[in-house]
Amino acid sequence: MAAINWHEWAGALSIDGRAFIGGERVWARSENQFDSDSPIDGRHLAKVARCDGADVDAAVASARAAFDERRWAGMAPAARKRVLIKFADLVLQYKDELALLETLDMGKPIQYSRSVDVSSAANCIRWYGEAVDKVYDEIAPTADNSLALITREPVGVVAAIVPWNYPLIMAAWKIAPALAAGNSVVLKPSEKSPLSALRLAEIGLEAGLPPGVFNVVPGYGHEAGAALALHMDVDCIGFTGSTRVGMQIMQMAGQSNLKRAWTELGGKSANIVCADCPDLDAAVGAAIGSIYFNQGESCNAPSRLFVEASIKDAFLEKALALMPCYQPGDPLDEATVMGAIVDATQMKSVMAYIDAGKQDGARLLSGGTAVREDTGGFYVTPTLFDQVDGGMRIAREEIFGPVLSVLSFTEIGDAVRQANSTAYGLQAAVWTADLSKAIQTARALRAGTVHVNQYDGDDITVPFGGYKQSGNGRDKSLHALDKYTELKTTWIRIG
Ligand code: TXE
Repeated sequence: MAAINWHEWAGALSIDGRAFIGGERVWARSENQFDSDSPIDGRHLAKVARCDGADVDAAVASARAAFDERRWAGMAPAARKRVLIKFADLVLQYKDELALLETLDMGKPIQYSRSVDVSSAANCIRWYGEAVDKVYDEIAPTADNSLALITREPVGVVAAIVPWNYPLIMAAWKIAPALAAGNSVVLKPSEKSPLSALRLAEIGLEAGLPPGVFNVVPGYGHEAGAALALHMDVDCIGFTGSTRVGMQIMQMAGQSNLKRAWTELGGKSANIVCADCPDLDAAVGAAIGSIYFNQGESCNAPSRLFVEASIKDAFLEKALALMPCYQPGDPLDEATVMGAIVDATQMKSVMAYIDAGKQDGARLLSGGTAVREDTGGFYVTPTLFDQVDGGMRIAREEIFGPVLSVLSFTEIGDAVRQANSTAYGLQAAVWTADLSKAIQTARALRAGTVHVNQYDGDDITVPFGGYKQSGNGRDKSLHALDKYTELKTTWIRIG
């Protein structure tokens, strides 16, 4: 197959920025729009519908009608399964186009948009599609004179609000289990990366989702997002984003109709490498690869690295040797492994953290600079700070950029205490050849996921989510279905 000329294709691409409501492309009722510009080089990509409360009302009404008329929930599970599997097939069929939209819109390298983002989104939709006709309900062990059925029912209208770092994957993690459970969905993508979600909705319709079952309202958080979170006819909200906005979502859910609110929020994940680590090269590769993947814009990035003092020099020497592999390049070049930061605001925030690290006395070993400025895009070199103290801002706050903070420890208990001394609790890792130490440490770490001697464990079959201020509920796995279903008890008297 001939290699794709991504630049040429990008130049010729015609992008539709209209919302998707009731199975149709529509502009916002106010006719307001916002610009979608690429962080790769500042090029203008599209005018996008700036949806507000009126559009959210229309999308929710459309979702409600589809639900009440049982256009989707009323279909036989085997039929819904077929639609979702076709949806996944079509996502793969349009893989290159979706990957290009993702890269242009948020700046990640095209090779990962194809191999990770689009592929994972398709896999997620397929997996929940497969599950539709394989989940059984229960009968409770009650007395002989009655039958108590415990059944799952869709909650109704699900709102999904997602961030910009993995636009397609985040959308899939919400919509796939929600649709598999029989709900109607209104998705609000981030204003920083709305394009792939809009195309996804068209693909869903092509796959056979009845109109109104999957709607997309692009717009700002304080307008379209807040309107969804406050809506009296939304039954459930699934949110991924910052802890600050997650708190507002919970409040809005509480002050409106007590809609079920599920949040997947920020992180400051700790990666603990002990001196008896079984494979130092693997530990270094995982520490570096995981923090710089996606330009560091991952909620589960292991941004705090705790290395046992006796091996720290050796560790850092190997880490520095890897830095040249992660230099930012043209995201549309298939060889690039690090792309652009999502926008000017995020880049400014990342650079401010780098300045704070220097001012607080951390030792900058590598990176810390803005590059490729002549492109008109936003690029930061992979940054490595040593001699970081747990009290410094770069050790406490989520940076969401390619910045790694190295701390050291001499006693594992101290590393665990430091690892847990954050408001977050998304992920953590421990590297040791001692099985008991690994299990004791994994048990002591207050995080939704703990890796042992790896950092890349990732599969649609396992739950993903956080402790503490990293959120509640879980995405992925069959557990995600719990978020989008109500349990109904039906008592039947037996004569
Ligand atoms: O997230 P926001 P942003 C973290 C990360 C990043 C920071 C800011 O630290 O630097 O958050 O990113 C919508 N009512 N994460 O500003 O603001 C918004 O439009 C309803 C971690 O993008 O939380 C978008 O669709 N909705 C995270 C979504 O919420 C509102 C991934 C997320 O936006 C709203 C992204 C409101 N009042 C950022 N305000 C992760 N855990 O992966 C905003 N939104």
